[in-house]
Amino acid sequence: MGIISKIDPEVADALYSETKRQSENLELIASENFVSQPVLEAMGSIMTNKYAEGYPGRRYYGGCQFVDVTEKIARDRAKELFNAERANVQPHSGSQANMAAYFALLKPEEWPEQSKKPVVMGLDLSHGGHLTHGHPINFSGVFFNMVHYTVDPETEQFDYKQILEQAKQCQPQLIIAGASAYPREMDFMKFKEIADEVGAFLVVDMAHIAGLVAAGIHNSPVPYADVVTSTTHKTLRGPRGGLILCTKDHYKSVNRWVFPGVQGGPLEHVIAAKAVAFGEALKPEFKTYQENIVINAKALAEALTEQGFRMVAGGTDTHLMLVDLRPKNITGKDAEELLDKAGITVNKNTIPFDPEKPFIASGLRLGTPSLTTRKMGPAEMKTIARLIDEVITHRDDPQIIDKIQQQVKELTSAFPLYLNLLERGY
Ligand code: DSN
Repeated sequence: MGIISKIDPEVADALYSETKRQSENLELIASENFVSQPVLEAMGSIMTNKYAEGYPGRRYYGGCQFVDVTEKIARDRAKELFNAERANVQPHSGSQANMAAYFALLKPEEWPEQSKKPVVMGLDLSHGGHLTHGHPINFSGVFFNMVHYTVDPETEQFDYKQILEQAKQCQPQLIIAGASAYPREMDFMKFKEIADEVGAFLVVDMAHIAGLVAAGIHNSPVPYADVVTSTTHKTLRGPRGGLILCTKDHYKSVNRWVFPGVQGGPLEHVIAAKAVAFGEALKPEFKTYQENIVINAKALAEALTEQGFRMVAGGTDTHLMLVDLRPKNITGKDAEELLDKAGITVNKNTIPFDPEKPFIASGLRLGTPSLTTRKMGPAEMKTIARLIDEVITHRDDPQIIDKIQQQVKELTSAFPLYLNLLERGY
């Protein structure tokens, strides 16, 4: 038993139940993953106690010699992993990384001299973008004059010529590329050509695909973008947190905007865990892991198509797929709730040109990073597609849903997760 269970059973119970939930359920949320024990250990370490405002070698607090070591390792490994000129590993999250990136390039200190807000182009949230890519209720939509591009209605993929035409019309100062629900490979060279043509900065938010980029399976934005932002969880399989890569020209401004611009004290325990995760990602087996994520995603998309579901954009090149549920006559919200009852964890998602509101949605976003970490393969993906279809087909029969939940438990127990934590019982 861990110490916490003796001191605080209420919290310990929730920790145990969450470990059991992660272990017994099928985790298909595309932005989630299971970190390794060393990453978990670094995150739960005493580095959480340390204040270290500033950067290695230039801190506002004494006693930073050891957090300097881990932060430098994290920075160096991030640069090596992505072949980047410079790295800042302090952003607490992807949203804060994006905020610092926008400010570093668009320089809010100069805005009072301008008559208008800067124009920024980003992918519409309902077409796979992100809140920080200009949604009106997010800081990005408040501070900038946002213009959204969408996917093509026929192909449900980017039409780069159309995006260029739009950019020529609205003359953005910055274009943000990247997505949280786009299943096909993005062409960062084309985004760079568009940005150059209109004289805009290019920021790429590669949060979802960072692991694929690190492994060389997805083309890298690093040679093209002024600034690349990312999270360190998701496909990259590190701790929950953010990361910025940039050219040396923008490094000073990026650093200034992360701290003191947007954040105070960095989370040095999380930075130590980022260092460990980047070390894992530099190993050859990480490439195999990323290849398997894509193999599994393709297998799951194919098996779901065989079961009568429609894949947005016709399938996937990445770790995720967007499933149009309309052929099954069920909304994303209802499907998410039903699947949860059977132990299959997914999130509802709008599909491009969705007739439903985002809280209802016509689709599901499914991803394979977590199940691939558990070492499941294409055979399991086929089984999972069948189970998903059975849950939806038998939506009104709780007994069948219970039986499917039993099958889910049998499947997950064959691919154990965090056994030592469960045995310890918190
Ligand atoms: N909320 C994340 C996702 O699920 O994709 C993006 O930040």
